[in-house]
Amino acid sequence: MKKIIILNGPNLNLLGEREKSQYGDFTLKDVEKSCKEFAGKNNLNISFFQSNIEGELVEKIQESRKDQDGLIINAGGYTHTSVAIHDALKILKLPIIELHISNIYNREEFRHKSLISNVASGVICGFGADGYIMALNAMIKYFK
Ligand code: CA2
Repeated sequence: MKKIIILNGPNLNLLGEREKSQYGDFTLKDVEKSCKEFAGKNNLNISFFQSNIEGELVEKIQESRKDQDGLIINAGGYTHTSVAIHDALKILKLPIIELHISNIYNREEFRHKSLISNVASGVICGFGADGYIMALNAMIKYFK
């Protein structure tokens, strides 16, 4: 059974509470539930982690070297700023999918630059919560 970790960065714990027009009205718990349902039906072992702290995300990325087969990351605002997350991802020899709920390219210019895209196998953005399931599907295809 393939193991996939889904990482979520700062402020994503507030999904469903505010900025619903931008991010939708689902919560991160809803996303986790639908990912776990999908995983159950598709023979995947997934873990789900959110942190507002850059170093905690870096540590999870480092740990995933040992026992994960794939990594999906919505790094939130750190996408656009974090050299530390970029460096940690670059070390991995796993498929990495960068994910965003919103289309970062039709938003403010500072969101157009990602420090993650050039160390990711692929990028999914703009499809709301469905993006998480799309990313899991992409991982399954990647493993075949
Ligand atoms: O679209 C995405 O998934 C983002 O990664 C979300 C980040 C944003 O900084 C990226 O540019 C794009 C922000 C997540 C903040 O989520 C909130 C949710 C509810 C209320 C406030 C913030």
